[in-house]
Amino acid sequence: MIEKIMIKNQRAFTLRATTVLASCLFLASCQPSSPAKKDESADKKTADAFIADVNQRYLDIYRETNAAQWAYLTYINEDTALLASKANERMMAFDKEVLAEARAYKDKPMSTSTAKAYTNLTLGKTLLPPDTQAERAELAQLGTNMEGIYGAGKYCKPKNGSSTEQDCRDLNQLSDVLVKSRKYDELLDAWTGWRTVAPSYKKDYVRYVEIANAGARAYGFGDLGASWKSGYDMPSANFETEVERLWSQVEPLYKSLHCKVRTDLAKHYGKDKVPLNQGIPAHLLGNMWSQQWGSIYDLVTPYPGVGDLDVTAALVKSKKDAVAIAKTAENFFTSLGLQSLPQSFWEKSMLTKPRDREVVCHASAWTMDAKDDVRIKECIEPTEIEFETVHHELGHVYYFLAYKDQPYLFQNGANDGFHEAIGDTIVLSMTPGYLKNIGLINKVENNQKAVINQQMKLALDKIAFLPFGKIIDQWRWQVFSGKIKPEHYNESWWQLVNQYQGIRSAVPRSENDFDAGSKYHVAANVPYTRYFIAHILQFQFHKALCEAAGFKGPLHECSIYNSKEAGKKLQMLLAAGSSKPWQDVLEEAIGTREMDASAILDYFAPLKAWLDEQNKGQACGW
Ligand code: X8Z
Ligand code: ZN
Repeated sequence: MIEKIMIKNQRAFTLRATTVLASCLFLASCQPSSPAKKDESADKKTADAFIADVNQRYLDIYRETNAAQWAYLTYINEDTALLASKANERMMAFDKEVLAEARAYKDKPMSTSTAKAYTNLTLGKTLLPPDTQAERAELAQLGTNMEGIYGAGKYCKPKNGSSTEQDCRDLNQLSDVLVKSRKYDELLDAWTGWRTVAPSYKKDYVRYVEIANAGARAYGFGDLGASWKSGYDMPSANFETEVERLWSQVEPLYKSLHCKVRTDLAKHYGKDKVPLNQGIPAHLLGNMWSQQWGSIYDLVTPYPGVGDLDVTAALVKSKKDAVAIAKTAENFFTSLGLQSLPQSFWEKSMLTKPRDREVVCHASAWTMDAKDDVRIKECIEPTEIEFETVHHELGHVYYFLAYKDQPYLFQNGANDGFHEAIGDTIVLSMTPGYLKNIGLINKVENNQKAVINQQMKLALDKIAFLPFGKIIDQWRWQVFSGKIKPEHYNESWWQLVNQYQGIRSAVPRSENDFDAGSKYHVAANVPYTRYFIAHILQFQFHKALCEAAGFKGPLHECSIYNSKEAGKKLQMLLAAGSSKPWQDVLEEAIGTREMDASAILDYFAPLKAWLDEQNKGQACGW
């Protein structure tokens, strides 16, 4: 399981680290059992040579783990589960071997570059190998099992009038109801239906946390969350403060959006269903986890009929299939001067949901061999959501390709938020002007009302996401630290949802439910704060790339399509991988060392003014 993280679009994400040298990895409590022996070997080899050796040794096992994992997630069955689980177990054993050797070098002289690689090797890991083989095997099996159940999960009900036949729906079908239906009870049925799947692995998750924590403690971390937080080139406590700072910058905008959306939903569903002084019922926001609300744009359109941009309708009308949709996304990247995708990408990616087998549809991007064998796995449909997701995934792929000649330990995002932000940055350039340019729509309306409509549509995804992006790991950090106990998993989850998102469940929930576990990244142990950071960073990137493209004017009108200058800047940022602290990479690319929300706030300034006007006289909040 340890490498599962790097497998999904983030080969990088397992081996992250910070510039703070790996001190916490080697606390007194976890001194290696035979330091003398290790020191001896260290004396024979310099730290530089050790890191060079590790870079080579990872390549083989990395390819093997990916092969097993790819086979499993694109064809879930008991055989592929066994192979994936065994491969993950081997990867953990390998990690343990390398990390044990690494201890001998912690105080040895190193070049700056070796020190960064050492940091990447030892800090910010998504999973750390527990000491015993039995624990590693169990951890690998639990992880494989949970992800498989999630991928194949279905909500079944007796077929109309039948006592024997069942009507079963998977996550995509249930999500489709949340996107399209405007009937309160139908929505609630789909919402609660998906949540019948996760309770079956709650026990597994509890045990997973226990063993994963044992792994983290073997390397001097207090718990697994401490390991996750150590991967940001700053002390963990400072990283937590950074997240709080960014959240406090954007919180007022979120609250303004929340207020208006709640008012409009109350108009549609009635104040009895959507009371104006409480959180919004979670199943009414167009998304299974209420994380992005773009699908309910029709219910909250500021100026109906103005500048309508129905990208889904345009995609359906254009008759683009999955390959054509992916090619449209590739075309954006090549317009910037980036390379075409290798032929093998088209041969080996999974671009549609197979009809004959179970797969994990949750989209991901892969570099199978840390070279040219790059792929994505996505169940593409002609919808705006999937169209944007292909761009998101290709952002990962172009990152992989840009840093493929870096040593293995530098083949990662500058931090994990960078990796998640690249494709999204491109999506910000998919302005009405761009969509017209590529022939997807045929007219662009340019007036203040159209601007507000556009901004509302984007804010429903980008601003609504922010508290969600924050709370998943706030919940997990406390689960890992033991502050949240299994008997309070659900209660504490809903407490966070209510506090930050201003959202509540319309039906009672209990500890028999496992609602945090209904989210892919919890079942699959993928850290989530990366997406919160990415939502801030992508606006900083957009601004800098627009400047590079010579664009003058409001940022929501900027598209970097066809700009080779923007492409050059982007390529430079990507090619650095994780060879330097992210602050250095950011500074070289966009001239600042800080993640900062002023770019996203500036971008949405017109909408914020409009929202505040609309909300006048309303009692906002919950
Ligand atoms: O998981 C993803 C990507 C793959 S890295 C599809 N995203 C998050 C999610 O779906 O919850 C992208 C946005 C947030
Ligand atoms: Zn991603």
